[in-house]
Amino acid sequence: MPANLTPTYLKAEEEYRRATTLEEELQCLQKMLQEIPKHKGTDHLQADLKSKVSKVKKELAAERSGGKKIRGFRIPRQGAGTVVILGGPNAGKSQLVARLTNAAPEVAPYPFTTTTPAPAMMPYEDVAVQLVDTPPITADFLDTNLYGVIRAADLALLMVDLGSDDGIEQCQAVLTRLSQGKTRLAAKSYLDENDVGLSFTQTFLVPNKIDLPEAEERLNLLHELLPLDFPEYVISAEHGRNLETLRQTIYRSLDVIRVYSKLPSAKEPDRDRPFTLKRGSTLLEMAGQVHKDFLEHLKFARVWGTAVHAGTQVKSDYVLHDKDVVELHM
Ligand SMILES: Nc1nc2c(ncn2[C@@H]2O[C@H](COP(=O)(O)OP(=O)(O)OP(=O)(O)O)[C@@H](O)[C@H]2O)c(=O)[nH]1
Ligand SMILES: [Mg+2]
Repeated sequence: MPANLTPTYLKAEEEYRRATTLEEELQCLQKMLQEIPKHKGTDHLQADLKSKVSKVKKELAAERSGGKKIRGFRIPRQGAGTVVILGGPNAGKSQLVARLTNAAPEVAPYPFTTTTPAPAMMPYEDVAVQLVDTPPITADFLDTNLYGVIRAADLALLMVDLGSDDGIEQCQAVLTRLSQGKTRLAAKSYLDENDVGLSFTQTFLVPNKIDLPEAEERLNLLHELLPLDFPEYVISAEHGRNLETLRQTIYRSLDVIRVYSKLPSAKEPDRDRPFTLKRGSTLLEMAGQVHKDFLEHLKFARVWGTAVHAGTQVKSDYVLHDKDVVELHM
């Protein structure tokens, strides 16, 4: 029987996948439990949710009494979205991060240079996207901190080393390692409907080092030996080939809009600090980002944008558009 999950449920589920604290997880799980259609087809899912809720509650209690973080490693979300860079050793993960951001991670011709996941901000026009550089995944090594990082990411880049004959096998090893756990890569992000723990993160395949001799042959071999349905972007991180296309595609895949806030007393909006929201977000969601108080006290807003006449008065359920200017009124 299909579960017929509601849009509100799916939204809570999406937030659950991206939660970075136990409190957030609990909130989302409770919302999911409240929203899930109650019928035979969802019995299993309901039970699953209930056991997750009690597990998170126990972890929270332990965390509060012990003062120690149970879920060790979390990277606070920042910017328009989070993209995790994955791959085998030497694939060029850190090189790519170095090229797309202002960070200077260590790049070196030997494996296991990067030892912990590290965030850095990638500028895109007037906003920024969080990239997370990671240690390599191999047949016998996977930093367990990575599971949480991958689940929380909006997008994963799976890098392939076209500079080595081992590149394809190393890429296969990453996929195999991840397929053994509950955090996996896929063409699209989603949580499994029958198993709350099983999550898939949207992934691009990024074969790197196309500048090197034999890289082209290795790329053909990759397509032959390891056909994947991920969108593919072939690059040279070192020589800067295709990087601007990749930057743009990353941003577009996040499917966010930018909104500028304006004070009623000001003539011009604050153009330096756009708010980014998932496409389809409402005025109330934006207002909540500006300040928590707006969630309760928002009366209306005036909007300047492509979809309405300048200064049109709108209510909290108004769906915002890219580059709207919003003037909030309490
Ligand atoms: N020719 C060429 N070399 C590259 C390219 N990208 C990275 N490299 C080289 O590949 C080596 C590994 O690069 P890193 O960025 O350190 O690789 P990594 O994936 O972060 O490696 P680990 O941290 O060990 O997992 C370095 O010597 C880089 O200079 C590229 O596009 N072309
Ligand atoms: Mg590295």
